This record gives sequence, structure tokens and C-alpha cells, in this order.
Amino acid sequence: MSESVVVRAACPHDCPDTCAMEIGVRDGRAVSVRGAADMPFTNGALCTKVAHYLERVYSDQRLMHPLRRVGAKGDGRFERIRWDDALDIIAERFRAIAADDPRAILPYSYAGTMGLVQSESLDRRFFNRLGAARLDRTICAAAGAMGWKATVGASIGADPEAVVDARLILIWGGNPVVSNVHGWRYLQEAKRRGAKLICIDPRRSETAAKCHQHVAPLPGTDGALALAMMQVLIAEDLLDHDYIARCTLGFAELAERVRGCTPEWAAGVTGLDAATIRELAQAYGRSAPTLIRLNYGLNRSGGGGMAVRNIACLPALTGAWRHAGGGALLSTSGNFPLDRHALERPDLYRQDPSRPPRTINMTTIGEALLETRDPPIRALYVYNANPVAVAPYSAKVRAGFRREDLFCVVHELFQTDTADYADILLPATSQLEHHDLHTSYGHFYLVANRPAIDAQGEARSNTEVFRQLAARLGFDDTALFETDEAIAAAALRREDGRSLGVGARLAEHGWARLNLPRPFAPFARGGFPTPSGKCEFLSSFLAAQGLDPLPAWHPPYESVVSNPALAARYPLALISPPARNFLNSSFANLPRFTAGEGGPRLDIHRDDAAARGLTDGMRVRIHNDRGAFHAYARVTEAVRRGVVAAPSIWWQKRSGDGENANAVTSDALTDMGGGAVFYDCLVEVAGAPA
Ligand SMILES: Nc1nc2c(c(=O)[nH]1)N[C@H]1C(S)=C(S)[C@@H](COP(=O)(O)OP(=O)(O)OC[C@H]3O[C@@H](n4cnc5c(=O)[nH]c(N)nc54)[C@H](O)[C@@H]3O)O[C@H]1N2
Ligand SMILES: Nc1nc2c(c(=O)[nH]1)N[C@H]1C(S)=C(S)[C@@H](COP(=O)(O)OP(=O)(O)OC[C@H]3O[C@@H](n4cnc5c(=O)[nH]c(N)nc54)[C@H](O)[C@@H]3O)O[C@H]1N2
Ligand SMILES: [Mo]
Repeated sequence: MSESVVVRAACPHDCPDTCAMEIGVRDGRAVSVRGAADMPFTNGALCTKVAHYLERVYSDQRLMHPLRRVGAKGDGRFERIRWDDALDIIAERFRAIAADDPRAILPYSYAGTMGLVQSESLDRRFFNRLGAARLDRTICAAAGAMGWKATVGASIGADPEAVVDARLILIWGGNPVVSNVHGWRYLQEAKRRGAKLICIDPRRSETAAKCHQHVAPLPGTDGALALAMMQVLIAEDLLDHDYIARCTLGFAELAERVRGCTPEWAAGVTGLDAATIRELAQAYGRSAPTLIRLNYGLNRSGGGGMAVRNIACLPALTGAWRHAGGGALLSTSGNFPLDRHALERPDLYRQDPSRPPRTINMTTIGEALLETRDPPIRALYVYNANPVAVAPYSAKVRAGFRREDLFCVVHELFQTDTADYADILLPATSQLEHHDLHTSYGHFYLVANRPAIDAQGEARSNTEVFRQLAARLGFDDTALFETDEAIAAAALRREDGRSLGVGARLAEHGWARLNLPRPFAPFARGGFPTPSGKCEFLSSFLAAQGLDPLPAWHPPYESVVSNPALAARYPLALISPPARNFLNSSFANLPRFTAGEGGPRLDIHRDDAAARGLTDGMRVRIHNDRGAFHAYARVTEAVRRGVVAAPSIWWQKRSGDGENANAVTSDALTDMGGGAVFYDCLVEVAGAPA
């Protein structure tokens, strides 16, 4: 047996931590996966899922060769075909449809891998050249990103490694113990140094259980809580007047707007005590440095955009941005100044004056497949995504995918719920089998991924397939045939063509921190990337879109307060946050991880269970007008009264009843950004036959 070699890699998954990994390889086989010890954020550790990554890479469920559908759509019955035949069939169908109108072809992708090469470069170039419909990738973070942008200007915030120096930390709408474990390490260090941690979450999450205090508002009411905190800060003069004068815009208008938003008012919508709200605001106003670690859990409601916008105003009122590790953090993605144009090449888009480009919102894919005309969507190419399982309102999504006249290609590692609807199903490489480069939305490091092993079976990478399809369609633009290495190199340049200056370190270590000061306090002296250069309480960005330029209260669509008639029939608010052992629907087909979760579960408060005659472990049916799914009840006090929680995202076909939480979620869109409202969903729960 030969010596094992170590290959530097990056975790590809949709998580803020973007870990640097070391893959041990012996005789062409990966034998170990470790977190890189020299990468500060990864710190030698991987999460419960990726620590066992070889079970995914070498799973006997991996798709090994191209397949063609033989059964009905959704049955998942296929026969093996050759790659050449599969590519010929796809090219022929795309050519015929494009001859009528290329906008009838829709790419559908999200974050199965977050690598720049395999997820947002050659694919975009190919579909631009084809003139295909564009996809608005809204399903996760669109509302929050827009709310943050309105106030702060770009996805830039506190330095995730400097947070150890904060004295008071609000963990708001996030569950870092599960979904940002490496970020949690820094928050814990702050706690060890004496910081107080307060978690704001409708349920006592794994994180809330480890904080000093847990504040549990009703889902979708964070915007009101933030308005009331501002009211208290202003009324009690817990303000940094100098920072407000120099670094913010619209304080007088804000003060006027929040005058009536007292804790007593907010108590009525959030379900919290007025005293709790007032004390939270006072603690926030009297501590320094303070950090608000927001996450996307709170942007999955009708008012999600405004909620994030309101919360983002708080640190400017108290001057918390002055301190490194103070302020607020939602995402670090805006810190990576990459040349997106060079990666995606929008200039390749074939302009036809009679056919303006068309954009389809991914969140409403069911509706788009069923309702879009002029032209209807005739072909769908799915990669890096599992929409049948993850998109809201499953009944609509499946009806769309079931359309007999829709030509559907799915490129996947596994036969997912979506793959069952493919006409052509292509086997994809795993992260250990292809080249890539990763940015992060939770730290300041670039991480490179080198292939450690050969492709399994006949698997091919996303880029490889797009190059081959481009050739078959007769495209000759050199940008469509660039190697993965060349694309990754192009990503290391800024928009003005200057180098990021990290290439050598990246080549040597496999990771490199951006050239930012350490610690980094981005807005210590203002300099916000907004139109005014200030933190905008009064937002010109929102005003330009005809939206309310000031912080406001946008209630959830489905709640006792906003829709009492619906709440009379469906009184419980369902949230379906990430399960620890899954990454969205990834890993939810592999035995170790499904065993770790135990089975589809519904957490329900003791009183709500008793009122329905439900007991612990009982099989229950969760339903509303959109559909129903089953789970076993866990009777607990970890969710507040009136709220139920179903850790997600299970595969439908592995859930016993062919459904998961998205059977009941709504495909309504958020107030800003056209985002999904997964956690804005009223249901009723009843006992079900075991
Ligand atoms: N293990 C694991 N890690 C993951 C993922 C996974 O599936 N599994 N998914 C990844 C992805 S794609 C993302 S976007 C991130 C998401 O991770 P986070 O941004 O942390 O968001 P969520 O897990 O959706 O929600 C976090 C918490 O918000 C709470 N919450 C729900 N509704 C509300 C509300 O209205 N207000 C408040 N204050 N809190 C609310 C939930 O109970 C949950 O505990 O995690 C990533 N990391
Ligand atoms: N009810 C409910 N629904 C939700 C959420 C929720 O909290 N509750 N969360 C939402 C959020 S935040 C998000 S981000 C979305 C996530 O939705 P998706 O981005 O669709 O995430 P996954 O379910 O992990 O599916 C990704 C798929 O990509 C595949 N893949 C991985 N690498 C590659 C590759 O290199 N090539 C190809 N071709 N395929 C690859 C994986 O095998 C996997 O099946 O789900 C949303 N849906
Ligand atoms: Mo997400």
C-alpha cells in the first residue's frame, strides 16, 4: 500500500462557515476528511455532516451513469443510456425550442455547491449565450439582503473573528449551534470573556438553550420588536448623538416614525411582555460593544425584508459600529470584490429586440411551470438544487414538474425527489472530484478546492457538461470552453481588473484571508456603501422603488393579528428550520444522518398538544388548505405556545407519506426581494393513525 497524500479542499455546502478541508488519499481512494488545522475559522474541525463526508462521496446511492425516463413523470423509473446519447437528446431539444424562443428554456439552480466555478460561471455563460430565461435566485436570502442593503448599503458587517470582544450579543433569527457552528465558536469565546448572549427565536433552539437569555417572539414579528427597541432607545436617550449626526441619514424622520411604537404596542403583536422588550432595549443601549448576529431565519416571513432593515438601524443609533466586533452581521458576501461580469459574461446574452430578457422567480417555480405564457416554459435544466423537495407549496411544484410537455433535465449526485421527474438524469461529480474556488458569507477567507479523486462511475462536473453542450449546439465563444482552473483564476480579479492579491497564498495554503485590516470595523467612521454614504434610516434605495423609505411594521401574511379568519381555522404558526444532520435536503437520503434525526418530527407546546389530545411520540397530521404532511409529535416547552416546529428538509419519498413540510408552506413572496415565506404559515395539527 502506498503512502497517503493530502489534498486541500473546500466544503461546498450552503453554510456561512465555508470550511477548508484536508482529504487524505491513498491509491486513488479518499480515506480521510479533516478540517484544516491552519485555517483560523475552520480550526481543524468539521460539522457532524461533513466529518463523515466519505459516506456521501462513496454512497451506493450515487448516480453512476446517465439515465432516460421509462416510467411516468415522478415514478423515478429510468434506463441507462450513453453520455453521447444523453447530450445529443438535450442538444436537439434545446436547439428546437431555441429556434422558436430560447426564453422557453429555464435553468434552475441554487446552492448544492457554492463554488464559483461549478455554480456561477460557466453555467451562466452557457445560458446567456443560449438566450434562456433568467432565474431570480430568491429562495433563501433575497428579502434580508434587500432590507440590509436599504439601511447599510451592501452585504458587509462586523468582522466575524472580532466578535469575541463584544459585551452583549443578540443572536437574532439564527441558530449558529446548528447552522454556523464555526461562527458559534467565536460567540462562545465572547461568552467566556464575559459577554451576555441573548437569543431571539420563537423556539428554544440548540443555540437559545446555551444563551443567558431567550426571548421568544411569534414568528414574523421581529420588525415590530426592533421598532419598539428604537422607540425605547430614543425616548430614554440611549443614543450616540455624535455618530447619529455624522454617520446617519433621517434621524428626525425615524424618531417621528417610531414615536408610537412603544413596547406596549409591540407586546400586542410579538406576544412578548412589554417589560421584556423595554429591558432588552435598555440592555442594548447601555452596553458596549454590542453585536447583533442576525441570520436568515427571520427573513422567511411576509415582512422579512423590513424586519432586517429595522434591526440594521439599531447599531447606528447606539454607535455600536465604532467598535471592532460591534455593530451587526448578516452576511460577509459583499466583502469579496470579485469580477462577476468576467465570471458570468452577461454580454454573451443574445439580444433580440423583439424579445426582452425574461426572469423567473425560483421561489414560485410551481406557478411558473403551470401559469407562464408567452412563451410557456418548455424545458427545465436543474442542477445544484432539489426544488421538488425544497420549494414551497409542493402540490403546485409537483403539478408543474408533472407536465407531460415539459422537457426536464436533472444533473445530480443522487436520485432526489426532483430527479424522479427528469426526462434525462445525469450523474454529477462530488466536491472531491472537481476543481473549484469558494468565497464565504460568514468569514473573510477564500478557499480553493482541488480534486482529490477521479470521478465516480461516469459522473461529470457541471462545467464539463456545459462545455460539451456548448460544443453540440455549435457555439464557438472561447468563454464557453475555458477550463475550471482558468475560471477560478479569473475570479481572483476585481471589477477594475486589479488582482485581489491573494493568489500566491491561496496556491500555497489552499485558503487566504482577504486583504482587510484585522480586526476590521467597516463603519467605525461611517462610510456606508449607500447612496448617501450614511446609514440610511431614510432610504433612497427604497424610495426609488416606490416603497416606504422609513422603517415600518410589515406583519406576517398568516397570523392571528393579520388574518384572524384564517387563524380561526389554522391557529398554529409552523416554522421548519434546518435540521442539524441535514443541509437543506442534502444528506437527508443517507442512513447516518436520517438516523441522527430519527424521523420527521413536530415540536409542539405541552398546552397546544393537550388541547388536541396529542401525546409525546404520537403520529400527527399537520395540515392547511395547501396540503398536509405527517410527523411524530415531540411534546415540549421548547417551542412557545401557538408555534410548532418541524426540523427540515426531509425527502418526500423517504417520509412515509410522500410529503414534507413544504406540503403546507406558502408560495407568497416577501415584502422586498421576492423571497420565500417558509416560516409564515398557519396550520392545524391532529392525531393520525399510526
Ligand atoms: N445543519 C445545517 N446547517 C445549515 C443548513 C441546514 O439545513 N442544516 N442550512 C444552511 C442554509 S441554506 C441557511 S440559509 C442557513 C440558515 O440558518 P439560519 O440563518 O440560522 O436560519 P434558520 O435555521 O432558517 O433559522 C434560524 C432560527 O430562526 C428561528 N426562526 C424562525 N422564524 C423566526 C422568526 O420569525 N423570528 C426569529 N427571530 N427567529 C425565527 C428558527 O426557529 C431557527 O432556530 O443555515 C445553513 N446551515
Ligand atoms: N420548509 C423549508 N423549506 C426550505 C427551507 C426551510 O428552512 N424550510 N430553507 C430554504 C433555503 S434557506 C434554501 S437555501 C433552499 C435550499 O435548496 P437547495 O439549494 O435546492 O438545496 P439542497 O436541498 O441541499 O439541494 C441541492 C442539491 O444539489 C446537489 N448537488 C450538490 N453538488 C452538486 C454539483 O456539483 N452538481 C450538481 N449538478 N448537483 C449538485 C445535491 O446533491 C442536492 O441534491 O431550501 C429552502 N427550503
Ligand atoms: Mo439558505
